[in-house]
Amino acid sequence: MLDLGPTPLANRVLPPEAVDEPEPTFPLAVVVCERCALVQLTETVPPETLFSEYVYLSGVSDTVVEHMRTHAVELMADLDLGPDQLVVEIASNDGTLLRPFHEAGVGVLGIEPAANIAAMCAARGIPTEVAFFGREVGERLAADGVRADVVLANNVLAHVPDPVGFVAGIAAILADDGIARIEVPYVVDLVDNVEFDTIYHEHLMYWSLFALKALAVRAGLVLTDVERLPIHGGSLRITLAHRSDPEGMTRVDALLTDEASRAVHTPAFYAGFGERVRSLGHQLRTVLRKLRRSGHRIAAYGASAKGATLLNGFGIDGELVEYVVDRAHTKQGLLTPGTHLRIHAPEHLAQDAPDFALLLAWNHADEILAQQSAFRAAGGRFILPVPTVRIV
Ligand code: JHZ
Repeated sequence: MLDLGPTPLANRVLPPEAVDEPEPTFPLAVVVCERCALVQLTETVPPETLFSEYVYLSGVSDTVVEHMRTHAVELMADLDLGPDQLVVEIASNDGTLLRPFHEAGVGVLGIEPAANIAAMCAARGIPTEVAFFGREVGERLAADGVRADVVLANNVLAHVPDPVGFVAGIAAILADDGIARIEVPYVVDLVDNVEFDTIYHEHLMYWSLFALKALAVRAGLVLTDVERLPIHGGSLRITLAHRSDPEGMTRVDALLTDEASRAVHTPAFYAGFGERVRSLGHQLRTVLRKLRRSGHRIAAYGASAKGATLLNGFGIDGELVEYVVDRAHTKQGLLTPGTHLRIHAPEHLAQDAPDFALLLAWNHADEILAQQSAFRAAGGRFILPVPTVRIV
């Protein structure tokens, strides 16, 4: 489907003093299975390398915080959750999603592999176990008596090398009448909107509903509902349970029919994607070079993982873009992987006033454009890179 060549790890931001040290790269190629149409990377970087120490924080984006709060409020109301119920979140990150449950007195348990981030969660009073969740951890927790009324797993399924074991682990801890909600980037949105930059080593698989349904069956759970969400460039929120739910099945069937009509379950749907990515790269480099040639200064906003793919994949480096700004304190003062652009706090943008900012976190465009009103009022413009290059 796409071969981006040897690429550094998207979240491996590095300190300036490490700039001359060798930077590990790994092949970044995406293939489509001719039998089951699962889209996946050819190379699996060990999860321990990627996630034992992590820099991405959910709580940095107001949109993500609100998205998670709304979901929590909805679940608490729909399922009438209280102190006798337990919500388990897998990859609980900084505790942004569990927090509203915890504050309302609902029982919570976070499971997070990055020790540095689990500590932030624990500091908020949210019990958190440092572990990579999978079949074994699920079975161990179940043997210890853990029965979850709700299991939440946002943006983690795409990251696990053994998705069947992962969902089987969920089945092990899920109460008989419990539900699991999994959010995952939707491969149809990725293809439709040329979101090639959401491809990086952390994302081993790119899920369609067709593939998710097969996964649920193999792991012993039933796919009972689905919702399309705009978050992160387009995601699916699926519900899994031990038993089916006729109401939700109507939505599942409707989306499966929609996918079938577009042949999402065949390699044909993915043909031509690589060419569209190459053409976008050409378009973006041409715009940036023209701006530089006419003397304009360009910075970037968002030291996101997808930004690393975009810069490295399109060969956009310090010649074209001077630096990046980002709100995450875990990234500030460090350098972007591969391209080694310095990461500053967002305030730097309005102070330094470059002419343009390449928006590497285009999925948060509304939030960032609103927040950067001072930069924009002073004449600063944003370059949005996908699905087509636009200047606003
Ligand atoms: P953002 C991450 O991808 C990695 P990334 C991960 N593997 C995953 O699956 C997806 O998320 C879902 C910053 N920012 O969300 C914060 C501001 O500075 O596009 C982030 O560093 N100011 C878990 O990294 C970056 O931009 C702001 O106002 O591609 C955005 O990263 C906002 C809103 C964000 O995800």
